Amino acid sequence: MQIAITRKVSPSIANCELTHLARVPIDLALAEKQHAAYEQCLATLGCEVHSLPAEPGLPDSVFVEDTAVIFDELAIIARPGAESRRAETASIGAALRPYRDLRFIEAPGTVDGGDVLVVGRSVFVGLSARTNRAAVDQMQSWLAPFGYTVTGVPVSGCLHLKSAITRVGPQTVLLNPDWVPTESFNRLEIIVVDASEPYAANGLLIGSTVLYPMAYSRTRSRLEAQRVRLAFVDVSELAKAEGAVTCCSLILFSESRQSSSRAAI
Ligand code: CIR
Repeated sequence: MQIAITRKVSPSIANCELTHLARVPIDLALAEKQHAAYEQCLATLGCEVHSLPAEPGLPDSVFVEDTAVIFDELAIIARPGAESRRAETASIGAALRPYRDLRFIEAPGTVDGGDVLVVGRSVFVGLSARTNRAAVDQMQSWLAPFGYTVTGVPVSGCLHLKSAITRVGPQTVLLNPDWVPTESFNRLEIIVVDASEPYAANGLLIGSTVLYPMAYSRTRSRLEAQRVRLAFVDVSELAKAEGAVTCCSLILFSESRQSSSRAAI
């Protein structure tokens, strides 16, 4: 059983962190409607959706991806790079505790889950404004005994590693070469975003389908040409808060304490 942990949009999302975008008004009702459709899409793709209540005092708390990184063997509770987001992790730790042993990133380490891309036993960690080497070292110490390799990758021009690269197949990634070095991923099959759509590299692979924003028609054509199966969502309001599709859920397999041989998600 694949579980998706989500959290409703905070009524204070207008006060979200912004790094690369100018602040523009966010239509809360529309954001909530789009988020509900996102949750429905996850359910249609076979996920059991555990939807946590909104956190009115935590503007960015809908972006649950940043609070944890989940492996078959354990879950790592993040220490988000933005101070304003640190309180988001407590309730996520409580939600994950029934499913996984937990590890906690400690100071001086900081990591946002959006900076962590897992492909099988390879863990790529974006060295961004939010994530540092100390966190990479802590992750390596916990994951190496299970056979994972943890590698820091420079990220520039965007918020997170997964703004620039996400999985769209078992060994295939969608990538913006302006924001991450392509050569760091040369063991993988690479599909490059259309140059006119820099934000198009973020898709969420669920089973064999990629949940994908409807905004990026040119990159969509590239994916379809490579026979990537897509399910479309409109996340225009959350995009104004620098969110995309991976960031609104944490995905895990509930039976994996028993079956640790499954490829990491
Ligand atoms: C932030 O700056 O932290 C939020 N406004 C956006 C976080 C998006 N998270 C993600 O892409 N993983």
